[in-house]
Amino acid sequence: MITGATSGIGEALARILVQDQYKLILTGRRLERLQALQQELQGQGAEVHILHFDVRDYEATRVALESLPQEWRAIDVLVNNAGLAVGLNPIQSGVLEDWERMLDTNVKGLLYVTRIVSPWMAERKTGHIVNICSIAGKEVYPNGNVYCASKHAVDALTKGMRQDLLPYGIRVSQICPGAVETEFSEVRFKGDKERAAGVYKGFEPLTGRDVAEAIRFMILAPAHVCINDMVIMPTAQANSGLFYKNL
Ligand code: NDP
Ligand code: 8X3
Repeated sequence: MITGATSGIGEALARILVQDQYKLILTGRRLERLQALQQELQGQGAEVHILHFDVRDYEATRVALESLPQEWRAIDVLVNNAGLAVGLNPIQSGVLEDWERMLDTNVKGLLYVTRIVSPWMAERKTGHIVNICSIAGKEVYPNGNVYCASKHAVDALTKGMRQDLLPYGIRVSQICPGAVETEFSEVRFKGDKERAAGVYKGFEPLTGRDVAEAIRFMILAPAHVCINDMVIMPTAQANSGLFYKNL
């Protein structure tokens, strides 16, 4: 099950896991995109179930997940990918609505989905949860304040989940990417495509597929191996603020 499979990393991951014969549960808010992806992957012979809900809404999340037919509830891998940054303001001029969108999606949404799916895994004494964190969960950069706080929370939650789910044989991993060219910056800059494109100018960023391949490596590790944490960056990026650019 991949949350946020309508674009970027989640969509790329769905495309590559199909080749490993996974049955996929794909979620997101944009129904048309989910339907188009489902149709495309089913055309390749995959079994794909789509669920259309906003992870910020606990009741909608619960109803959607509990609508899964019994056989689809045996979730082997949950990839908590749905997330976003909104705005890039210093703390003193931060926009409350942006803060709430980030905290509600990246922290509470991840918790809501995990709260519903992890008991199903615990009952079966097997499963793997992969949280998509960020280098923003390892470092803090100017004006990144609340987004970085949300991803630091993900870093803490990954560690907490790993401890709590240990007796159930459930693996918990996280991946922390640097700059990945997806719809991320367009969302952060509220539809300003030019400003978003500028983020990736002058160097070769990661693609959704690069990150998806690394997640695949985590998932396909032998059952006794848990990759707790992986930091993945473009070669041209050393930390959140240090790039080697040819502009
Ligand atoms: P995209 O914007 O391309 O994809 C984000 C996905 O999250 C979309 O499928 C979107 O679906 C889904 N999503 C967002 N909000 C909600 C919501 N409230 N309910 C349900 N689904 C939601 O960005 P990325 O692929 O880059 O982002 C994926 C993850 O990777 C995020 O957690 C992000 O923080 C993280 N990340 C990204 C990096 C980057 O540089 N791109 C670097 C490090 C981490 P829909 O809009 O249809 O609901
Ligand atoms: C997304 C990348 O640089 O905004 O997590 O932290 S960055």
